[in-house]
Amino acid sequence: MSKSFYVTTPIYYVNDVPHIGHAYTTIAADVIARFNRLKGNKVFFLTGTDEHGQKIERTAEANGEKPIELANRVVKRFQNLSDALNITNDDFIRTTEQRHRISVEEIFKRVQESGDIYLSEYEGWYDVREEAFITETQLEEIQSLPEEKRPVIEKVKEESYFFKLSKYQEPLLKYYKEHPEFVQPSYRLNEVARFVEGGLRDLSISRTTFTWGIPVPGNPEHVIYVWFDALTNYITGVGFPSDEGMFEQNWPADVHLVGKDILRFHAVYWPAFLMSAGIPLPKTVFAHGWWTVEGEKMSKSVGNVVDPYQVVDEFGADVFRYFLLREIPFGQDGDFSKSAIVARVNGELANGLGNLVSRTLGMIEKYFDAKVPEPGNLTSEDEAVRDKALSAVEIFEKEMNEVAFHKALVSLWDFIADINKYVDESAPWTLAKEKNDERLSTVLWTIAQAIGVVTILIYPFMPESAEKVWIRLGSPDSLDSQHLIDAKKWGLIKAGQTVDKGESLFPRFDDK
Ligand code: ME8
Repeated sequence: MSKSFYVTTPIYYVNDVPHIGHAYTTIAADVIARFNRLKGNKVFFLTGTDEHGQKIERTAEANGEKPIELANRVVKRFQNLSDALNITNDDFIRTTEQRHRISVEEIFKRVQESGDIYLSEYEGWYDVREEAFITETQLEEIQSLPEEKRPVIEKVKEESYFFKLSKYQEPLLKYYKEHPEFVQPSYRLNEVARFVEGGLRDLSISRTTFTWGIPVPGNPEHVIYVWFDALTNYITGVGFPSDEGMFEQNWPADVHLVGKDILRFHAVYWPAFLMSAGIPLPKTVFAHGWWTVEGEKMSKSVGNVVDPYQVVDEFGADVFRYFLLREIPFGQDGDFSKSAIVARVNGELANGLGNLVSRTLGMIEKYFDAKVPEPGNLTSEDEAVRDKALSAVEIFEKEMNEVAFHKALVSLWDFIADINKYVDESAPWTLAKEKNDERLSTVLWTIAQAIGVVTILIYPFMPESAEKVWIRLGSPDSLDSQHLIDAKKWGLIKAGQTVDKGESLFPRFDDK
């Protein structure tokens, strides 16, 4: 059997409830997963939670609960978010599960067997919020920041197991050169390579001053460093080490989707651990940009953290999904605001798409008793719509293959504008008045085909709305069973199908 397409999100810390940043990565991964299913690929999509480490232990302590109680409480918010956002993940991994402990112990042992782990002492600084050891250069950078912007760091001195990261400096650089697609967007690869060229020091991979983690095999005084633990989730989730069949079917991952904040862990540490353990490397780590809210960094102290559940309540999951991926080129930073959502809903969803669907289905109801008419001979104008549809599918596919969601949507909306223009120029209402039935049938049939194509293409982004339109077009098969290749078949919407105009798909916000 051919290998599945395997996509992952970061596993989120359970010290806090989800916000729109978490929703963003998960939605983007879902769009990638759905698009790949649309292409006919078998897909495995993993998300989950990162539940160990000093940060979780401290948050639990401050709340007067046990770390596992905190995790059990907060994990539900992440799991329920998948439902609220229509996420089609195949599994949800928690690092406190037994299967994960076995997997982390196994990879730790393999790295140890490669001679890459030694016991020594770590003396230096630690950033608990980032769960990261601070290098000399980073320390200098931190010290040069104005006081209010400096992260809280703590001095640590303890016995620690070290991973020989320095040994992997050259192999990593060689790997980046041979596999430039490993880190995307490409400008991020340059940043990573520059960091590695700057010199890699061995990495402390165990702690002794707290206990909330997976004990080092053979030395339970130490718990394994939370990033070593967390990164391993990507292989645990596909059956490592016990289910070889599942592992072969899915690993290596096709894309680890991450925010730019954690690229270094994924593009430097993770491949080094895997090289050491003799496990193949993921194909791509894609780092996306950062959302601010109304121009400001999201933070609890500012009190501007946006709750994704609230956005879904107010706008619906589809609008939220569309907005996040249309608003900014994937990879770059962007700003979240309700006024920006409203502008996109009114301009692109209500006016562009919603209006096209409702006026077309309304005319089929009115002039043809709600049955898609039989077409007559196609004129060059009708053929031009067909040709544009085919090229719209091709451009969409190309942009999506490059994870350029924003460009894929822009080009799709250009096609929607072309269809709207064709409707206006063909003026079916005039053809109806003139009783030109043959021309009227052909025009409405053509528009119905074009809407069918659009429906298949918006499906990864707006699954609920796409499903609704598909049903309103009277299609007998479910949208789930359609493939991208079907979108290239002109004539997908059959004459005689019964349409239903229904309620407005995307109500304008000033109308609500
Ligand atoms: O880092 N804009 O978990 P985390 C865009 N447990 N994306 C954002 C964002 C924002 N403002 N804020 C968060 C961890 N994200 C580790 C990961 S993986 C083996 C372990 C997203 O809960 C983005 O994907 O801090 C970022 O990388 C992730 O949430 C960090 O989530």
